[in-house]
Amino acid sequence: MTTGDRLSALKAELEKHGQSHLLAHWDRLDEAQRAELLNDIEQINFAALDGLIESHIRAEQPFKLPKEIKPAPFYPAKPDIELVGQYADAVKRGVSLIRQNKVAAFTVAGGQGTRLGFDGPKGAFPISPVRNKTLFQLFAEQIRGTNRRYGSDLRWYIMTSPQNDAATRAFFAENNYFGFAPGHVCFFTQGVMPAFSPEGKILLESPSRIAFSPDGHGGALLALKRSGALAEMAVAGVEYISYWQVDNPLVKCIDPLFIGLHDLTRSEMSSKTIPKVDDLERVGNFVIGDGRMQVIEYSDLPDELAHERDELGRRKFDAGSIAIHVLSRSFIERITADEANFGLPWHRAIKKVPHVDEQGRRIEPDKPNAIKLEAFIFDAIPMAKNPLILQTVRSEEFSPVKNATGVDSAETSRRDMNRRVAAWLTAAGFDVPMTPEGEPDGLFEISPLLALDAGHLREVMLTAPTIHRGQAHYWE
Ligand code: UD2
Repeated sequence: MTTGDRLSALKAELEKHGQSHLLAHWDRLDEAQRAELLNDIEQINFAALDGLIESHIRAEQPFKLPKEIKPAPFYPAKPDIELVGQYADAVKRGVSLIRQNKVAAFTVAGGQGTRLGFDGPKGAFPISPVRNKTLFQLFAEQIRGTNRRYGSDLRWYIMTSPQNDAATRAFFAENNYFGFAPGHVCFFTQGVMPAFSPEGKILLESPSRIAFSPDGHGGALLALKRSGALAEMAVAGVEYISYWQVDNPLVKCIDPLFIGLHDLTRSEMSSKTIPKVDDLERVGNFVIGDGRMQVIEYSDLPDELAHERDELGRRKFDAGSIAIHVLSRSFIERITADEANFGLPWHRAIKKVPHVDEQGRRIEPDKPNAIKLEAFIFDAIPMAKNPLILQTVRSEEFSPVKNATGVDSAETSRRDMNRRVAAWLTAAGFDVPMTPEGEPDGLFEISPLLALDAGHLREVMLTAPTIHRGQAHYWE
């Protein structure tokens, strides 16, 4: 089709759906820009968007709270006497699945990381206390450390977005793929959604580009399928996908207990939880809503429920979601088999989106002006058979880097990495100097290639390390 043919077909389509303004600058565009714009517009399924614009953009569809909400049950971080045997079996099973390469690692890294204000893919953010390793390097070393420990050869899938795909791939190439064998780190790109004005008009980020942004980590499910990653996993014999977010350097990328429990209980989607630090902590809440396990995001949980106490005075909704999951490959295949009828709910967020108006003026908003839609991976939990939740310990597994300063910042995350190494050394029987305030006195870092957890450290560090108060120490 010539550009002219494509243009007239699109003109009619845009008119029908009230989006003709997308061509407002056509006459001033050069050939390359026209091609860019046509490509962007052709990616959009306008018929499918119409209903969504009515329900989610022009109207603010309120979150539908389930009628009956109870706290969700979970497997405790420390097994009680009845569970000790099951946990031991699960670890054995998990290790066996890892050894057989039936597990793949999966990081969602398509987000824009605007809150952190870091120029580049978030995974390239340097974070470790002594060596300043990046998030991606820490994950890479953990997966390779797992391979070393269990003799496995696990693959690592990374979901990027069109906004950061090239930069992410370039970062890995510059770092020689952090020692992974060729083809064992696999990238694929998630889908996008346009940003809208409150009236439901799609915004242009420039005269020739639509203001697209990533469609949320829920986009991972279709992206895994459409990119061919799922099919590739099937050929490689991968059954389980160990999922985490790029912003959490403490995550246990591959956890034998978690994977083993998922398998032994025939769960299709499993999740990790921690007790919340306060009623309103900005994490999702695991609940049973109208009989189904689900996550209610912090922004959707009414304050009176967030503050509710049980008969013993404990926080009633205390199981926070830290966005760590195991998903069965067959589960994703099952729910995405009929693509036309698959969809996770859309969540609306009001954001600042710079754009050009119909007169071609650049608008740099100083307050939120646009609506973005995102799908969340945890909305797949109600579709899963036997969904399971495993509680874990915050200081061992969760300290995300989200903000430039304050809570969940590089500073708090580095502090928590340091504390965790100190705790592992102490658990292994070694003395760690402490400050009068009770912080480890010095900087401590252990390469995941040496040890993956406290128990592992005890096995590999047989003699007491020399530690000088106030100094930086690194073990590999
Ligand atoms: C997320 C969870 C929250 C809690 C918290 C733990 C949601 C909506 N909320 O909050 O319940 O578990 O994490 O840290 O998830 N991403 C993509 N593509 C996208 C959007 C995000 O890959 O289109 C990735 C992003 O790169 C990051 C992760 O998803 O790794 C988290 O995204 P976020 O920062 O938007 O989530 P947050 O902090 O609101």
